Amino acid sequence: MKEKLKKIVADAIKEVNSALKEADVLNVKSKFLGKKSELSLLMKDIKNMSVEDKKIYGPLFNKIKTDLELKINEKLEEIQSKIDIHLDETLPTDEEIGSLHPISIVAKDVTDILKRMGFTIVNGPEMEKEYYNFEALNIPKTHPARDMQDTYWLSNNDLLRTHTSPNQVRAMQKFNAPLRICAPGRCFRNEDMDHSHETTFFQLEGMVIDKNVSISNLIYVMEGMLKEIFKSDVKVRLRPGFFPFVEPGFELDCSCLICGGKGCSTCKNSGWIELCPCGMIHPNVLKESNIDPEIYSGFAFGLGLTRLAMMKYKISDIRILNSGDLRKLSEFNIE
Ligand code: FA5
Repeated sequence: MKEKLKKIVADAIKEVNSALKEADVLNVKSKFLGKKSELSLLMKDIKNMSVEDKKIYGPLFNKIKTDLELKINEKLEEIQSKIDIHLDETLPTDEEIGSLHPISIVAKDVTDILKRMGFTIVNGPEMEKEYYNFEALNIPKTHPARDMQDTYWLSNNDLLRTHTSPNQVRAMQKFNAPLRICAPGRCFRNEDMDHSHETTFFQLEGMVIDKNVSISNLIYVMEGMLKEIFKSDVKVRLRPGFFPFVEPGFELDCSCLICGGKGCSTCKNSGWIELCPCGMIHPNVLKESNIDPEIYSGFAFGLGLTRLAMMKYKISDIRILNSGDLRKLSEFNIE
């Protein structure tokens, strides 16, 4: 028996070594390890052996099987690695290589930072219900704040969302409190276009709800996030701002990096760019989503991702970003 086994192993190794293609190796595998292989038939005989022989041949068969399997897998890997490095020299080498869009890059940068701070990324629809875009955010039908966010209405009375803030309501209603989410996404407004206003732009919503959340937490997170985004000292300022879904509300501006704060057409000669309004979540908004404002408090912010891409890559006209003009987009030295 031992001689028979020795011969099987020697034959198998010889055939594995001389195999050139993946299919050859698989054939050797089925020949030597398949159900009808000599080895499998001999293994079936174990049950008829004496107890002493069983003790010897049981482990021996197992060892032969695992050794052969290992050898076969090694050979398969060797052949596959050669396939991977096969070079087709007829392929053209002067093709232009694309790159990520500036907005995709800043969106990933910011979500990576927020993920490290414990935020979960969520998503909501671009075609949104009026309820989530306005009503649940404390902006009833007759509220003048609707004027600032005029949008495109769909025939079924839904709308193209004007901001990423509907994600606040969707997240609260899905996860309740406590929570820590961020939601990047495309927004739409019926807007007169200029250097810093588009009808289609990107924002990133952030929201934290927990017990004892205060304005200090809001400022700490805003500062930490912006420091990491710009990786340099960029001047920011916080001033009062009104949004019906926060109280108090703030406008967070950053000094215009296009003109260095001197004033230009991008910042409308003010030296500042509105980047990230924020505030403490209004009790009505918490109540609407069944969160008790006596127990929980929270803050939210709406970072203008398109404006952020403009500041980071010194793009003076927002319209370039949606133009799809690769000659223009490739001017930005983006890794
Ligand atoms: C809002 O959209 C609020 N939802 C933000 C918010 C969230 C406030 C949470 C408080 C709490 P606002 O309309 O200011 O706010 O827009 C937020 C940011 O989006 C702006 O600072 C700006 O960076 C960007 N943004 C707004 N409109 C445009 C536009 N037409 N083109 C490009 N970016 C825009």
